[in-house]
Amino acid sequence: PPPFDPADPLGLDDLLSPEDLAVRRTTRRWATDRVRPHIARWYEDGRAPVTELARELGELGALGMSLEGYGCAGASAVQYGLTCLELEAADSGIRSLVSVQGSLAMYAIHRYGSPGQRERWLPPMARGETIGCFALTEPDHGSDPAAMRTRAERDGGDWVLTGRKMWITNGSVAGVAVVWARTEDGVRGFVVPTDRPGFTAREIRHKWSLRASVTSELVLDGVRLPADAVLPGARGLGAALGALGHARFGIVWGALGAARDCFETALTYAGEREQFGRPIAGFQLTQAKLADMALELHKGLLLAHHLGRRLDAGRLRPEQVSFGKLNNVREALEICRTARTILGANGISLEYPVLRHCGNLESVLTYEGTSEMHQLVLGKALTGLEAFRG
Ligand code: TGC
Ligand code: FAD
Repeated sequence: PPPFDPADPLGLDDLLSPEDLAVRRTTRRWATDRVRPHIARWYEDGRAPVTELARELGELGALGMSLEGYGCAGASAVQYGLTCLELEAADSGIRSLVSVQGSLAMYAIHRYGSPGQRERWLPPMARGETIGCFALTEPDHGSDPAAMRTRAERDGGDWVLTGRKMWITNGSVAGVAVVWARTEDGVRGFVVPTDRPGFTAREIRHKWSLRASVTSELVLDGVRLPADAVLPGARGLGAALGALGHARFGIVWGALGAARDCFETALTYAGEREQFGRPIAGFQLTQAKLADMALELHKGLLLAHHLGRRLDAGRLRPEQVSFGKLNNVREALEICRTARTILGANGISLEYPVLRHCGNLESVLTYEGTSEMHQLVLGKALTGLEAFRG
């Protein structure tokens, strides 16, 4: 057998095609050149050049990359997953930008939109010239979006949208918002150009997580839209949850990028740092930590590959996505926290990526369905009993 490779102890690269490896290489190179040298400063400042990065990600083919047509790359689910992983190894905020643009806003327009909506919005979104956001969560309704209060009412041929949305990634840099609102026919999705009168977006400051990502509150104060602003194929909350399934799949991979970066940082550090006259990597307690981190990282990758193959084969169920998101984000956070201990005091410094990744993963654990929601989705699938509503 080939020699043991600490970067790939299970030989999982054997599962990748030459095209998969090329996608991974290209994304890793971009993230290394364009994100890593600046990310600590962006994080500390709480500002990243999101519009500029979006255009570069468009050139890279990373926006809506597994969608077909309209300038999208038509890549496989595994290639999309590898891209999320490489971006999140640099910072979860960059992967968030790509998730929301491609898997939420573009995916919703691609899957539920009219031909006119697709032609109008998808090409500039694939190029990163127009940024999209996806507005489901409200100040009083997060895990239970079915209780949303934002409403869309008919006025002659028009729609009029009123309500508030909270914690919306890309909100104040978006040119278009996919907004979910209650109508007399149930929840519907609307394509809202953000320059419409009555639409305002306010950036949420003072976050201690995802500081290199824009997060906003949206206010819709009687936003008037033409009849064709509604997504014709999106009827009921299931449409929003369908798009979420795709974005959650990206997180199954992405979270492992943050974990890999922390593992590699800890492994290198442990080899160089000496205490009691020897490298701390030589202590059994450090080795136990590194071994457990490697186990969970590569088991998580195996799971991500498996789910990717199922998605490519059209056989991935929402419960399986919950399985992956719950496990991989939880374990990634644990890996990053353990890496933090290996770095000692240096673990809390922005000179190293570790606590930045830990902070980011706290959001990743909560958004796209909290870990508790995914436990309850699995609980319902296993028992046949729904426990969301007591
Ligand atoms: P429930 O009655 O179970 O379902 C309503 C309808 O939806 C269908 N459905 C799904 N369809 C596709 N994929 C899924 N994962 C689906 N889950 C449910 C379901 O079949 C049903 O269809 P129909 O035709 O029978 O009506 O709905 P519920 O109200 O009981 O809620 C279930 C629950 C709690 C799991 C759901 O509400 C949920 O997932 N809550 C979490 C909310 C959430 O994830 N919000 C995310 C906001 S977006 C975001 O966080 C982006 S961050 C991005 C970034 O920066 O990277
Ligand atoms: P709550 O729903 O109030 O939950 C609070 C706690 O109660 C959680 O631990 C939860 O698991 C638990 N809980 C709730 N109900 C139950 C129950 N039935 N049983 C057991 N426990 C329960 N949303 C968007 O729509 N678009 C975005 O782009 C977006 N981006 C985000 C970016 C960031 C940085 C963050 C932090 C959030 C973002 N969100 C976005 C919002 C995110 O999806 C919500 O925060 C998430 O769905 C949880 O909602 P909540 O914060 O209101 O928590």
